[in-house]
Amino acid sequence: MSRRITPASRRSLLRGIAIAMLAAIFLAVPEAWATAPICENGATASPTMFAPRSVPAKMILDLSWLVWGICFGIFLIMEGLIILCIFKYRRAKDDDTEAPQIYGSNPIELAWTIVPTLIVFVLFLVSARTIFEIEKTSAPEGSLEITVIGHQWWWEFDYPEYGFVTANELHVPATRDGKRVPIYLTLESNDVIHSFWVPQLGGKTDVVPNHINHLWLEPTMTGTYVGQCAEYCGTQHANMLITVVVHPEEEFEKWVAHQKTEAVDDDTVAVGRDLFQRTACINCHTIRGTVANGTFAPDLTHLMSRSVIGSGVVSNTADNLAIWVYDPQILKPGCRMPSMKLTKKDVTEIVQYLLTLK
Ligand code: HEC
Ligand SMILES: [Cu+2]
Repeated sequence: MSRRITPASRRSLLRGIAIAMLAAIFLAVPEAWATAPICENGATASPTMFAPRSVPAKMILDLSWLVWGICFGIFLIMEGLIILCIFKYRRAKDDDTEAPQIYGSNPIELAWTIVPTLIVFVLFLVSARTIFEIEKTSAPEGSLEITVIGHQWWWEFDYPEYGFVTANELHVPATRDGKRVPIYLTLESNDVIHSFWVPQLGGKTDVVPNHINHLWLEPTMTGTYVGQCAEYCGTQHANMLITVVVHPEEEFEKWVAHQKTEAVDDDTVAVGRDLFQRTACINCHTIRGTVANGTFAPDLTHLMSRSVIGSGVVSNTADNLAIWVYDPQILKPGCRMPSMKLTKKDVTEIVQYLLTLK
């Protein structure tokens, strides 16, 4: 016995599909609305634009909701009309008459020309306003200016106001003299196009060689926020992570005071220090207060004040440093630091020295 598709069964199938589609939409929406889990200090476990902790990031999210809301409204109306037509104007059983064919209705055509034009115009205006507010071509009053330089595959952070350079972890204050402080970043690249993106703090902004872009952040809450290079820039692009630590004012001042000092000079690790200074390390790396003054690679003056190495590829521990100094290609294949072909003993000595660079 074969199962035949009757008009009745087809109708119930269609109805089923329509109900399933609507159910999917209504289930998916609250899911998307739910914000990511939030730690005590305002940071989320993963980079998300849905939990903004900075003035421009909040503006971007507000605009996104507005655009999304308008689009969802249009979707509901259109989908509703389609579903209504499917059910209400179905061909009746045994009815072979052709439906009336109507051409050209001025009111209808005017409506579907003018209404979308107005919607597009509104979207244009609100987007333009937000872009205008977010893009600042000069540093806002009282801002802290930092230069961000993208390298294959790590980030350099220069603090011209304080005269030191650090890498991969951007530290900023939440307030200055008790007032919120705009952070004004100048973005430059040393090689190819990168993109600086910390979703909780601000919009994605390209970092372009021979060109300067600016990015304004204004953190509203202390915490540690994560981000990532957002423009493919070569083999280790995926390991070009960004950490931004927004400190309470006093904590930031302590951090600055510490970063300003020259490297610790500890005679108990003189063997490692001398090895470092006799090896090509110094051509690429700077350690302030020593002969090492290379600018090609991360400044190591306060290496141990950072929690990660290799732009987040591994945490900054003695074991990882030993592997890194022995052969960085093991941890970050393709990275721009070659293995110096040191013996295990020399590696140990150098790592002992690096560990003192608090
Ligand atoms: C040819 C240049 C060059 C030389 C020589 C060199 N490095 Fe590096 N080094 C780099 C680069 C580039 C990075 C960043 C790699 C990355 O994250 O992609 C780096 C990263 C590091 C890091 C991790 C820093 C951080 O904050 O991520 C340490 C530690 C380090 N090098 C130690 C050494 C030591 C010790 C020597 C000598 C034995 C040495 N380097 C020699 C280029 C060099
Ligand atoms: Cu990249």
